[in-house]
Amino acid sequence: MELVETSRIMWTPFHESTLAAGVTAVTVYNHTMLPLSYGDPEAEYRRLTEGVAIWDVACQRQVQLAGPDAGDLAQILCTRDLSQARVGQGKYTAMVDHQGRLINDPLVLRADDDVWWLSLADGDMLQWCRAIASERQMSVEVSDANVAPLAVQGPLAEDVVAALLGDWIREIKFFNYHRAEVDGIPMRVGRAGWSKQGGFELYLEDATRGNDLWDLVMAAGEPFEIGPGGPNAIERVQSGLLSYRTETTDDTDPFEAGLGKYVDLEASDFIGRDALIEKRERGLQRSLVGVVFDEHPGVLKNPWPVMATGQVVGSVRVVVVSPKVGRSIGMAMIDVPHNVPGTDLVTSSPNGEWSITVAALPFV
Ligand code: THG
Repeated sequence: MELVETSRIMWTPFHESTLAAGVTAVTVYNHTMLPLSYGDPEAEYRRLTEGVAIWDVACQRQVQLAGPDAGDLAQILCTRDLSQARVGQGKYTAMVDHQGRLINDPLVLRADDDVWWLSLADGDMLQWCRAIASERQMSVEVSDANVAPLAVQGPLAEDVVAALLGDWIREIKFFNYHRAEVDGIPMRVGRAGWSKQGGFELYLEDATRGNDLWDLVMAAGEPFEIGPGGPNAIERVQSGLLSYRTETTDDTDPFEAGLGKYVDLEASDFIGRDALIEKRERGLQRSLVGVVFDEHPGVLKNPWPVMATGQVVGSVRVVVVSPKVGRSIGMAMIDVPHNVPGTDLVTSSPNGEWSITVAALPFV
């Protein structure tokens, strides 16, 4: 089977570099290619957890809000209190609709006084942001900023980015982004990334220079044995990082998804706040939890139903073989009261039935 390439699927500014590096597996995220693997999953996991990896995550598109009302629009779109955000400061936030349903979980960045970037998870948020801005007659332009994140992840990432941009980057705080330039390539450099191994993101601001930036990072990383990789399912499940639309459906709320600490109900008003206050009062009906398998169940493509005494009480959303836990582990959305760590349940895949035990997230 072949994924037919058309203009509906965008290549990234790093596309030629990822092809030259031998990319073997991609998915599509925000209508954009997301390279996942270069054919050696063990080496890619080891690089991320013990060395340093370079990831083309330009699929994390930046929706830009620019103009006098940009800050107000960002605030009504996001569940976090953004009133104290300084220029260069990012925050992980939920976005919910009027009914309190989770519709994205971006990193929101105040890029300039009146410019905000929503670094989006997979979805279609440009139209949502434009619709809200127009309906509220706000003075703000909503566009795709055409900014392309390149991630450098792993315990040696700081050394690589310091070799590329200078030792000053060692002082950068988590989720803070600064302007930088190398060889005339404009970017923001921030300490962030979709792993818990530490690292940086280079937000490329000139899409014509993607392959140049890739080559410069590879050259800076050569002494540290940098190699290509992508968002790593094993690492992120061990770390309990949410993958929106993998673990969530179109009626998941942020509390169920484990994002309650990124919902500031007492902050200024945002879309869905009243609905979330009601949900909080009603209490959790289900939640995202870890699950540990007794045996290796094989590859999960679509969710597997979870049963307790013959009744469906949820679904397993992702499964990986975990080197740290020494078992197959996963994440599952499970109804109350079966979501308590230690609860034994059964899940059924196309290959059979599997015993699982509920575990707290993160695993590691
Ligand atoms: N970087 C950028 N954009 C992104 C992602 C990213 N957009 C899509 C996706 N990832 C958004 N989702 C997440 C999920 C988790 C985190 C970041 C983005 C994350 N979480 C930390 C944690 O859960 O421990 C810290 C969150 C906190 O406590 O503030 O980093 O990766 N540019």
